[in-house]
Amino acid sequence: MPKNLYTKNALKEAIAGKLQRHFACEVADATKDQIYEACALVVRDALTEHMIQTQNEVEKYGERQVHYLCMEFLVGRSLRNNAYNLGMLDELTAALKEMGYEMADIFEQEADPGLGNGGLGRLAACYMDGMATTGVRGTGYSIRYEHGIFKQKIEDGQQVELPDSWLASGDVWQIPAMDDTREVRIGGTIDTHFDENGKLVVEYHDYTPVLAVPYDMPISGYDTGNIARLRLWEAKSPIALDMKLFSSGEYLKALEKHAMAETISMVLYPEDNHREGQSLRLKQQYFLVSATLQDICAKHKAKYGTLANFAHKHVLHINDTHPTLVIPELMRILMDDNDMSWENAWNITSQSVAYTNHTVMPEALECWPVSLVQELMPRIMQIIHEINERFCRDLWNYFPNDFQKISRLAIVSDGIVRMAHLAIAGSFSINGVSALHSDILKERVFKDFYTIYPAKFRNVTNGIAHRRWLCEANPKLAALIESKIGKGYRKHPSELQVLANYGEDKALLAQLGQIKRDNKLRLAEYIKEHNGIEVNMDSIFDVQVKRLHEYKRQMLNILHIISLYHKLKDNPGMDFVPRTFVFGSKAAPGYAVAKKTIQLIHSIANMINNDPDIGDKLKVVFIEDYKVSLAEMIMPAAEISEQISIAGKEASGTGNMKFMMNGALTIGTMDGANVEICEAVGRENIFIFGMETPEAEALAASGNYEPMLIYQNDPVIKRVMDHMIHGFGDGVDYTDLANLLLHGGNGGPADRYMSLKDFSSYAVAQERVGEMYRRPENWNYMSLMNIANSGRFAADRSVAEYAQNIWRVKTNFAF
Ligand code: 26M
Repeated sequence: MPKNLYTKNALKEAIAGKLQRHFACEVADATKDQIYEACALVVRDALTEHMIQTQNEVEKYGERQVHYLCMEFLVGRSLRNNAYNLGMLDELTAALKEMGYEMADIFEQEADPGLGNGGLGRLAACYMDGMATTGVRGTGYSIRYEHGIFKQKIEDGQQVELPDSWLASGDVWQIPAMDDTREVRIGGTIDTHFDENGKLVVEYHDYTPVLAVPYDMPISGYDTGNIARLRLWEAKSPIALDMKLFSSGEYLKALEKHAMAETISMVLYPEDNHREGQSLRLKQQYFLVSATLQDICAKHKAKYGTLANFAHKHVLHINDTHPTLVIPELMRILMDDNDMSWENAWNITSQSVAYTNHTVMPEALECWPVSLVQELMPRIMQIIHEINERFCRDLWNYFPNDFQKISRLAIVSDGIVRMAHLAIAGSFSINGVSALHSDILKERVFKDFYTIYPAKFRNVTNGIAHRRWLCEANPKLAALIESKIGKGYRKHPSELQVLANYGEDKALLAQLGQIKRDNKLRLAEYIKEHNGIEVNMDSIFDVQVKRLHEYKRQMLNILHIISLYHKLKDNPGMDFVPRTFVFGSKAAPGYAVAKKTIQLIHSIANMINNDPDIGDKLKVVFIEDYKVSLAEMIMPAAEISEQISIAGKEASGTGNMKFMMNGALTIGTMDGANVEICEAVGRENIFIFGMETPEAEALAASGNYEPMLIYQNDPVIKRVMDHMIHGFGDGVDYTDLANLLLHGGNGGPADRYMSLKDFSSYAVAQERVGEMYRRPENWNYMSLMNIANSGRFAADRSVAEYAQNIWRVKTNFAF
C-alpha cells in the first residue's frame, strides 16, 4: 500500500522543477501543454518506481505470469487515471489550482491514444487496470501503431477519415526498452534438413529482418504498489541504406525491404467485427506474436536455463484469434531453437495458451490463404500443416468416416487456414464474453468442438474499469455514493449493492437527479459548441454510441426517430416527453452501408432540428470523432442507453455496463450482457423489447422473413420507409438503404438484421420510457437500482474470474 508522499506543496515544487529542467521555463511562463507534460512527468516518476518494485517481485517469487496479447489496446488518457490510482489526484488538483490552472483543462492537453477500434481494444485496457489492482502479474502486448484509429470529420453529413498522430503528446507514458529489441523474420524461404546427429536444422534465406523495439506503458493499480505493464512493439528496419549497394543492383531490393519493415507498425486496421484479408495485417499479427514470444522465452531461459517448465510459469492469453500464431510460433521456438520433440513442444504450447472469442459474426471469423501464410512465414505454415494433420487424425477417432465433418472442422482446408480452429486445437481454454455468448459458442458456432472438448469451454462475462468509468468520469456521482456507503466499493465493487437500501431516501434520489442534470449540462455545452445545437435540458438524453454496424441496428433507432417526427408533425400540440437523441460512431472506411447510415443520421438531424413545428421537443445530435475521452463525458450525461442489437449477435457489449454504472436506464434486446444486466436489475428496472435469440435465429434460418409484408401492413412503418425513399429535403437519395431493408442486396436478404420485425415492440418500449420519465422519483429510483447492481460488471471481477478459472493465478479480489 503506497503512502501518499505527494502533498500539494511537494507536487507544486516537483512540477516547477520539471518545467525548469525540461522546458527551461518558470510556472508563470509555461503553456498549458507544458504544464500537462510537467504533471505527467511527476506522476510518471511515481509509476516507474512502482514498476521496478513490481518487476523485482516477479523476479523474486517467480509466480506464474499472465501475458495478454491483443492487436488493440484502447487505453484512453493516462494522467488522470494514474493520478487517481496513485492517490494523488486531489493534491494535484489543489496544486494546479494554486498555480492558476483548472485540472480539467490540463487533462484536455493529453492526446487520446486510439490504439484500437472499439469493444475488443477497450476491454483489453480495462483488464490491465483490473490486473494491476487485483494483484495479477500481468503484461499486455500490442503494437505501437504510429497512426491509431482515424480521426473522424464530418463534411456535408459524410464521414471523412483523417490520420491521427497521437505520439507527439502521448510519448510521456512510454518508456523505451531498447535492450529488449528482438528480430522478427518475414518472408524468404526455408531449407529444413537433419544433420548428422539427426537434429533438425532450419535455414532461413532471403527473409526480411524486422526489428521489434519495445516501449513500456506502466499502468497503475488502485491503492496498491502493483503495476501492470503494457509493452508496445515498434517495427524498425535494421537494413542500413547504403548507396554503395546501388552498383551491385541490391539497392532497390534493400530499399524495398527497409520500407516493408517499417510499414508494419504504421497503421491500425480500422475494421471491427469484419476481417480484412490484407497481407500487411498478417505481418502485423506475426510481428506481435514473434517479438512477444522471443521476449518471454529469452527471459525465461535466462532465469531457468530451460523452457521445459514454461507452462508452469506463463499463460499466453490471446484476445480473439488475431494473435493465434502464438501457437505455431511457440512450437517453432521450442523445437527449432530448443531441440524439443514435437510431443513435448505440443504439450507445453497447448497447456500455455488460452483463447477468448469476441464475436459470432461469420464475416469476422478469421481465415488466411495458405499461400499467403506460406509466403510470409514459411516455417510457420509448415508447422500449421503438421498441427492440422495430427488434429485431423484425432478428429477421425471422434467422427470415423465422416469426411465432411472432418473437413469442416479441420484447421487447414480448401487452401484456407481457419484461425479459430487452430486456436481451439492449440489451447487449454476457450471462453465467450457473456453467458449468452458462451452458450451460443457451445451450442452453435463451435458445437462439434464442444462435444470433443467440453472441459475447455468457459464463460467470463466482460467487465469495465469502474474507477475510470465511474469514480473518475463522474466524480459528483462518486462523491454522492461515497457519502452513503463509503469508499470500499472502489476495491470491492459489489459493495455498490448497499445503495439498494436507499431506495426510499427521497433526498438521495433528488440528488441523483441533480447530478445527472449537471452532467447533462456539460454535454449540452459541448454540443452547443461543436454542433451549434441548443438542446432542451428537460428532454431525455437518449444515447447510442458505439461502432457503426448493421447488426447493432442504429437503423432501428433512426426509423423510430422518423416515426416520432411524423407523430409530432401530425399533432404538434400533443403531450410529448421531449427527447434528445445522441449518436456517436465511426464507420470502417470501406463499409459503404455504415457510412451511408451516418449520412442518414445527419439528414434526419437537419430536417428535425430545423423544423419550427418541432421546436425543442425533438433533437438529433451526431457527435463527431467518438473516442474514449468523449465517452467519459457522454456516459455520465446519458439517461437512456441504447443497446438494441439483434438478439444473438452482440457478444457482450461493454458500453451497456458503463451507462448502467452511471445511472442510465437501458432500452435493449436480450442480447450479450444485456441479459445479465436485466437479471441484475430486475425486469422492472430496464426496458426490454424484441425477439429473443432462438426466435431471431429460427426466423432467419426459415427464410420466411418478409419485411415487405410488415411494410404493407404497418402504416407507421410504411410512412417511415416512404419518407426515406422520398428523401429528407436535402437532395440525398436513400433508396439504397431503403432497398436493403425492403428488398435486400449486397448478397444478403431483405432487412438482414430484422429492424422492421422488432420495430413495433421497440416503439412500445420507448413509449414506456417516456411515461416513466414523467415521474422523476420513480425514474431516479430505477437509476439508483442500476447503479447499485452494476458492481458485478467491474473488470476486477472479470479479471479475478480469469485468474481463478483459467489462468490459475492468485488475486487479492474477494468475490
Ligand atoms: C480482424 C481482421 C482484420 C482487421 C480487423 C479485425 C478485427 C478487429 C477488431 C476484428 C474484430 C475486432 O473487434 C471485435 C470486437 O470488438 N468485438 C467486441 O468485443 C467486445 C469485448 O468483448 C464485446 O463486448 C462486443 O460485443 C464485441 O462486438
